[in-house]
Amino acid sequence: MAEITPHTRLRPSPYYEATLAEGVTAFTPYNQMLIPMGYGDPEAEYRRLTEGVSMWDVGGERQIQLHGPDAAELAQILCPRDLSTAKQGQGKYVALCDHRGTIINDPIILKLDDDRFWLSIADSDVGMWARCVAAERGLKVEVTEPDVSPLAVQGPSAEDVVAKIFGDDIRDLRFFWFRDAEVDGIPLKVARSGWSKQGGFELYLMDGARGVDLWNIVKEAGQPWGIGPGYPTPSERIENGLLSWGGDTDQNTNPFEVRLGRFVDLNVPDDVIGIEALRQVAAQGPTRHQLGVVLDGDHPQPGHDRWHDITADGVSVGSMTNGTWSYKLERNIGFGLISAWCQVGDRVEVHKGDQVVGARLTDIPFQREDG
Ligand code: THG
Repeated sequence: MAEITPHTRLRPSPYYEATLAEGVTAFTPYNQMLIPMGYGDPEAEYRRLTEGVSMWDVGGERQIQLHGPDAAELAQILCPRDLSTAKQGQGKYVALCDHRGTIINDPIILKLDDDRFWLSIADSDVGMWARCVAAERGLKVEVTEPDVSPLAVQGPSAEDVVAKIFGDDIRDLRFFWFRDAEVDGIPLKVARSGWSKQGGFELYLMDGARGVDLWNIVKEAGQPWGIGPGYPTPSERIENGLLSWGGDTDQNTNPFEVRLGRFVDLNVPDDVIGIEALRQVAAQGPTRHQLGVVLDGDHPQPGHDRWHDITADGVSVGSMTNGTWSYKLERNIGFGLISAWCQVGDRVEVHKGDQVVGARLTDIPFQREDG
């Protein structure tokens, strides 16, 4: 593949120099930043994540801050999930939708205070959206992008590493909750969250000048557990069913099609953007759904990371949105976004250019037996 040329539009994260020193071999653009996507040994990086502990520069997961007397109102208008019960220090996963009920981002919303929220965003311009909605609805709220950059510590040993840095109290932190912390004069928030199902934490660095310092503190603390650099890992996240907004969604995807219905509350107020459309989809049932795809063949095949057509008995039924070699199943697997009448167990064909690969539909998350 050709190089991606550096440009002043592509901002480095505060951890950029540290990731170069670790020997990063690949980046992907995300919110006009660069997120590392490899350090040269994908299998070792997968094993570190699933059996030990891995640290990731996810500074591209930007925070959009809503601050002011109407911040809570704006947060609820943007999010078709009931936020009225959210507590200070709690995060919630949200399918942000437009007026058609189409997902336009899937952030974690963090409630810092009654008048201050962060939307920890996926790869689309939620700042622009939030500023527009706030102005159109005449709300008293300031929408900014503060100097905050998450560093993820993920894997079964992540808790031991984070407890060594911040003290054993951090072990009491509940899933998706966060608290203020400090190490070596570096201000941050520590959350129990992260884009893997291996357990772990995210350190929301609040001083961009201290990124390399924080990286080195975590690296040093993690030595006894064999910590090493990693990244949001396609194999692990697809095996376990985590959605990549924009990768697994298109211009018409609603939450019910991609297993996010459980994060939608249909009884939120009528002025929540998209809720009317979502009530209709919920009543009628979605026309597409997301199922697992297990491809025939037991050797890694490249080129799954794009939308491939899926047919059933020659009839077009949808697409495989992302695929990868699964170390757990020892098969090539992917997500299918396909007609609702396709069911688990069905045989289908995946079209990769001129190549046609047979496949079977499964539940998500994938089970080892599915291989
Ligand atoms: N961490 C932070 N910001 C982020 C991400 C993150 N912004 C972009 C992207 N990731 C947002 N998307 C997701 C998708 C899934 C989850 C978190 C963020 C996730 N989901 C669990 C699940 O679906 O099983 C749990 C959800 C729940 O039960 O509430 O963790 O990773 N800071």
